[in-house]
Amino acid sequence: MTDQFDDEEIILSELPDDELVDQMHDDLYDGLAEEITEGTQILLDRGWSAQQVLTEALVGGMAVVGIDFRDGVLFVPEVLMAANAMKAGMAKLKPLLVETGVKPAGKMVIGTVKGDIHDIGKNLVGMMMEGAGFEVIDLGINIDADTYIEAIEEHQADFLGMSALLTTTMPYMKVVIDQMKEKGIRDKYKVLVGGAPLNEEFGQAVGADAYCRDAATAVDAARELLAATG
Ligand code: B1M
Repeated sequence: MTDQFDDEEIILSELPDDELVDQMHDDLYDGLAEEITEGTQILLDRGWSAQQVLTEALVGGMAVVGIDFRDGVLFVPEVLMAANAMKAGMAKLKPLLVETGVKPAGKMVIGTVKGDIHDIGKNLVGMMMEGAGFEVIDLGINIDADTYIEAIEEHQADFLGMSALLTTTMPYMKVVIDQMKEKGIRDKYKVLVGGAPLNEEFGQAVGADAYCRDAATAVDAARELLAATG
């Protein structure tokens, strides 16, 4: 999203909020991590909540990247740079999102399923869960059923969270849940699933306890499931 104003130096701190957010969308698109870090800090200094910066400036910008990636305007290297810029902004927000002094409300093991390396959404869910007082054990990306199952058993988790961003990897969630059933441990844990290509129907079809549209929904679902089980 470069244009004829490329040569002019833009002073982020001099832009009003709406223009700064637009500029951050452009900077995210261009993979400019330093500018994203700076813009994030400016919005926080202006009194924006971490949640608002995340949703409007970062996630909003990533949506544009996603559309142009789908349409073949952007390719993997550029999207990786955008993802790195997004992570730089998230690193600034993390301490604010996870600021909590309360005893863990519950424990979640989370990871992106086998064959899938997308981790931004998963990381966000982890941060929001921590921010809501849950303990989070993040297994990372490309996680197979054995690794998930070992981790929930070892950590005696309350929740298993699985993320998938590809239509080719989302069916693996059922493999994990079926393996939990085979081992007779399915009912010991609540399984939460999420990721852009999923929906409510898919969550039910694979036998998850909840499909989570976004990170905030994951927190709500975890709280509700805990309350329901006492
Ligand atoms: Co990829 N990619 N990608 N990619 N990528 C998508 C997913 C795609 C939709 C782009 C497109 O075509 N429009 C498309 C999938 C198409 C499909 O399956 N139908 C796609 C493709 C095709 C691919 C490759 C195959 C491309 C290639 O190599 N030719 C390849 C696959 C690699 C692999 O995994 N094996 C690939 C690679 C990559 C990069 C490495 C370049 C990079 C990932 C970097 C990283 O994550 N570290 C990347 C990115 C960045 C994207 C897009 C642009 C952005 C994803 C993202 O981070 N979104 C994405 C397009 C899109 O989704 N619009 C795309 C922001 C994030 C905050 O949202 O992850 O949805 P999201 O998470 C949300 C919710 O979904 C939910 O809460 C989160 C926060 O609100 N949620 C959960 C997510 N996980 C949850 C777990 C839970 C609960 C809620 O558990 C409890």
